[in-house]
Amino acid sequence: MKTLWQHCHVATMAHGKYSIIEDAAILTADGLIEWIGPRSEAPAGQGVDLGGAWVTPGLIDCHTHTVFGGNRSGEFEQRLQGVSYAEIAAAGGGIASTVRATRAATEDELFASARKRLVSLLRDGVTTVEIKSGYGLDLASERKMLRVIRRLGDALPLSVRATCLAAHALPPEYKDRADDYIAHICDEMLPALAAEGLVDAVDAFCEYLAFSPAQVEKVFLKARELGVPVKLHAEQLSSLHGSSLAARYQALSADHLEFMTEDDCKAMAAAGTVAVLLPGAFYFLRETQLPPMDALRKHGVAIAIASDLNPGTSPALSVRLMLNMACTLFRMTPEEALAGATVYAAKALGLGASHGSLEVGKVADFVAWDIERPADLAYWLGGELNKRVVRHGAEVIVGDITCG
Ligand code: DI6
Ligand code: FE
Repeated sequence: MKTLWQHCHVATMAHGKYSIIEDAAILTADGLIEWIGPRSEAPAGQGVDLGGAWVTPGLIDCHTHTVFGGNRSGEFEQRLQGVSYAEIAAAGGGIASTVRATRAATEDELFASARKRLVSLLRDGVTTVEIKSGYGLDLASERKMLRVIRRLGDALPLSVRATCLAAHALPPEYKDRADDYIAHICDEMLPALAAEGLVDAVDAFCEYLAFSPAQVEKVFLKARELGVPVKLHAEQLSSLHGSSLAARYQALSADHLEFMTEDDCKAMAAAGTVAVLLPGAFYFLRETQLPPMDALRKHGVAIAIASDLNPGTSPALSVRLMLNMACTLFRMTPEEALAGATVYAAKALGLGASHGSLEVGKVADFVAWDIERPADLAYWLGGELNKRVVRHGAEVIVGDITCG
């Protein structure tokens, strides 16, 4: 069926700009955009009146850890009393505590809690989301997480990409044996999980309190052998040049990046690796080192914005709130921020050819917002905006999808 969505203005986000079409129409057919342009030139189709809404691509949250057991609001209270994230981690809390809770949870329990969080994102206008494993840290538990991630994609009207983050932290059974754990990831975990079709990308945490660049490189080599693209948590707390390493492996993205150097920016620009900035984690950890915005812009690195939704450093349930933080904290423009959660987020997931902007031939995932202008998406602090969500050319009745 062909549908002509009309009586709207569109910010197509083509080429990373608003690229506005006023008084526009979008013709969708078989889940794709068949035509888009001024309404006066539109071809025929069954019409839907969008009531003067502003249409944008569906939001894409390209970096989340949505699946986890337990929560860490107790640690949040501790941190507010002066205990640092690193101290909590050293005392067996932090990621390790979420690993314990995630290992103890059943697949159904993980599914149910993650589903609630995903519904929040969906209500916020998200149509594509990436979710990482990385709280299992053994083959059975990583598999459990990745299966939950696949199930979430089947159960909800969202496109879900699964990233294996087995190299997130050192599991307790490998204490003081990080190289052995990396070997286990490369020899056992990645081959098995990739063969089961559970892995769309491979990620690692390159940091002094996690894995060294040399260890990450082993994981990248194995991913390359398996034909799976890579991403990297890099330069979040210190400068190890993980982002340059990611660029050398043509990573889809390097993420966090507060401590990256100008040379890292050049390497990423040359490789086409997207810089995924995570203002929620910056805010929640009360960091002060800003990502090098001027150098990123100067060298033309594509910048994406994501929630980093996770229990320790960014319990963020709204991508729009992240757009606001990208503007207030990182001094991005609302236009750059929206490009970061659409067209460049798609690129960070390897979906640049099919998702992220409203252009002929791309997937018809879009949101019709009851707003005055596109900047409103970065302006309002959270809350729920009136909207209509269209996925694969069909309207998703968001209100009917409950958290329960
Ligand atoms: N960086 C982060 O901010 C999260 N993971 C990572 O590599 C933190 C995850 C957590 O604390 O549970
Ligand atoms: Fe993360």
